[in-house]
Formats: sequence, C-alpha cells, structure tokens
Amino acid sequence: MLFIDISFENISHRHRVLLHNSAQRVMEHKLNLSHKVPGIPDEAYYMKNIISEKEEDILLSAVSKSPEPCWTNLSNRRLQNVGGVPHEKGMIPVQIPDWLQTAVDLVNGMNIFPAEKQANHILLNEYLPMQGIMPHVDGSLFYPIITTLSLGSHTVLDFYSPIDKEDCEEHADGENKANQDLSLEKRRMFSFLLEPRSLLILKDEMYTKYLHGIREVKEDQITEMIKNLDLTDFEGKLGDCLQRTKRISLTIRNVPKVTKFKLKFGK
Ligand SMILES: O=C(O)CCC(=O)C(=O)O
Repeated sequence: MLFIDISFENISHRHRVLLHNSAQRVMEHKLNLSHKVPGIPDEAYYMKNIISEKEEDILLSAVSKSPEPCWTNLSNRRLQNVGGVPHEKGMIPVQIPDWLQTAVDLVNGMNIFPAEKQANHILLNEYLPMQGIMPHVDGSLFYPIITTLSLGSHTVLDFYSPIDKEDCEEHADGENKANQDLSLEKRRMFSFLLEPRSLLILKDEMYTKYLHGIREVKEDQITEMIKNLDLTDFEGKLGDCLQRTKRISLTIRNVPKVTKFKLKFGK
C-alpha cells in the first residue's frame, strides 16, 4: 500500500460522531416505496431531510476547508473526485477522508447498492447561481445506481429523452447553439426539486436511458414539470420562483473496476 502524508483533518472527532449517529439513524429508516417518485419511468426515489441542518453545516464547513488543489475547475462549476478518479482501466482507490466516509456509510447502510457493490466513490460538485451541468448519462464506469446528497442550496434537476439521430446530425452539422438549446428544450421531459439535505436515488432506465442535467440559471420556477413535489417540504404554489445560492452535491456511487493497490492520505 502506498502512503502519502497529507492531512485531511477537516472535521473534529465530535462532528464525526454526530455524522456517524446520523448514519445509524438512517439505517433504521430504510428506503421504501413511499419515497418512489410517481409518474416517471423506473425508477427514482427521493428522501427529504436525510441529515439534520447541523450535520449539513458540518459537511459544508469541511468542504469549504478543502485545499485548493483538491478542486478541478470547470467553466460551469468546480468538482472533486473523492475515492479516486474513475478510469476504464480501473480506478486507483484513494482513501476517502473520514468526514466524507460518513456520507458513504450513510448510503451503504441503506442497502441501496448490492452488498458486493458498495459505494466507494464521491463526485463532489460545487455550483454557484448561474452554474449547472450539461445533460448527460453517467455511463459504464459506474455501477448503474446514482445517489446524490444535496447541501446548501436547492436545485432543479431536469431529465431529457435520449438523443435521437436527428439531433446528432444537427450537432454534427454545427447548427448554432440557439437551435441546439431549442432541441434540448423539446427533449426535457420532467424535473425534480432537490432540496438541501435530501437524498436522490436513480436506477434502471433513469440511470441507463434518460439524461439528467442542471440548467445554468439563477432561479428555478416551480411548475407541473416537477414530479417529486409531494415528496418535498415545498409549501408554495406553482409559478413560485426559488432563488439559488451555493449548492454542494455529493454523488455517491460504486466504481466496480478498481486496482488492487490503494493510495492513502492522512496522518
Ligand atoms: O449535482 C447534481 O445533483 C448532479 C451531478 C451529476 O449529474 C454528475 O455529477 O454527474
């Protein structure tokens, strides 16, 4: 085992215990059919308030202390790969810092993943208002289940029908961006409101077939396109707008192909 001495002491022992307790609590409240989002293809589950505000604060504070080199800066957001960088030849596993391992334990305690495919990777995304992520599917580097813990701001996650041949030809012809956006908009099928402290689970066709993305806007309008409203704490009315602030998402997944040796960071 390789050992590199970089400290990730972002979180105190007391806070680790708090988060661990939360993981224990969630293990007692297993995912069930009442969390299933109705009226969409199979299948998506939404669990609100899976962690407390205090636990959210601890995680946000730890994220804010991440050393600058941990971040990869993209034009529309910044991100961290935690647990290794997924690669078709196999991910070299890197030890997950304790403060994030608690979030992985929380998901692994809920029997969302099969026993032999436990979550071992986190993609940590940071979005400011007007930032988002282009519609995509997560692909074959991951076991086909996505779990996402949201922290900070709400967002709206949009789902799109798969790209058809016509769209590909349009893009290949270099048609202008406005037209591409229009064709994307035509493919938007439905959306979910993701509240802070919620956990979203996508599997089956919702993983393999439908694309998901977050539009680059500063506010989200609540419309009938949002299919999980009854599972949220939203108490407003259709037409209301929610202003975005900074959001952190932890997408916790299983990378099946890993190398035998592991990089370990810490004391
Ligand atoms: O931030 C999110 O909720 C979505 C992230 C995502 O789609 C991804 O990282 O692939």
